[in-house]
Amino acid sequence: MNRRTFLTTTGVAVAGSLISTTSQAGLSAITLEQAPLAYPPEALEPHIDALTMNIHHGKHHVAYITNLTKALEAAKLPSTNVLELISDLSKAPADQQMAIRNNGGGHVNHTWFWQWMAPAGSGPTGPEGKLAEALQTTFTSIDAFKKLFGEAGTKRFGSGWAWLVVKSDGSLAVTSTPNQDNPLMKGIVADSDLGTPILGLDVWEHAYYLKYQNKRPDYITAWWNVVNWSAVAKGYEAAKA
Ligand code: MN3
Repeated sequence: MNRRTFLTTTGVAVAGSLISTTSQAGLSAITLEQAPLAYPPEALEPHIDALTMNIHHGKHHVAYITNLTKALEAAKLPSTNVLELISDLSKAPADQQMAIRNNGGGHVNHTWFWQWMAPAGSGPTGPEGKLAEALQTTFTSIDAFKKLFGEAGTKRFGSGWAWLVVKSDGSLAVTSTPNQDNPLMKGIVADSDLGTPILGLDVWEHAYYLKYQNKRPDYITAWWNVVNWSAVAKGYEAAKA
């Protein structure tokens, strides 16, 4: 079966249908379709450079989708909702679980990552409303939250992600995962670290090396300037609903 046949017969969104990625934290379905960036690749400069964005979105993320597509074909799994698949990898055949974990995680994580960023100055410069209150209550202050989150990214050895999640009891937590693991992955991520991501930071070298080389902390400090706090707030409300 060729890719097009597979996409059609399994009910995956085909070209022109981009319903999948409009509302990250409402956990709406994520299909094999890649959404275009909501801003030009140079729009996050000087904090994130255009070349990094072009390679990251146009090559790395695309490769995760390509390899996920192959794995789902091999697994004979439908792919109408990649979120469901990565949340319970036990439903996948054993010989495809690692490929789906890595590439499904990669696809989901990056789909959200692009939405969690926006050009500096295009929206609120920090958390507001109920999200701000919850962050202050949980971490004592916004600055303390940012410090803890930054440390989660800095201390992640090798490649991975730092996360702000809403746990099943509605509380906020800062966590970190290796590689492309996602806090939704039951049975993969420690139960204590499971939750719904409402903000995530890619600390793979491919996310920052061209501009920041080995200086991951500098990348993290700069990244706060392009966090899309409106999207984070929406995700928080959706996760709490
Ligand atoms: Mn990446």
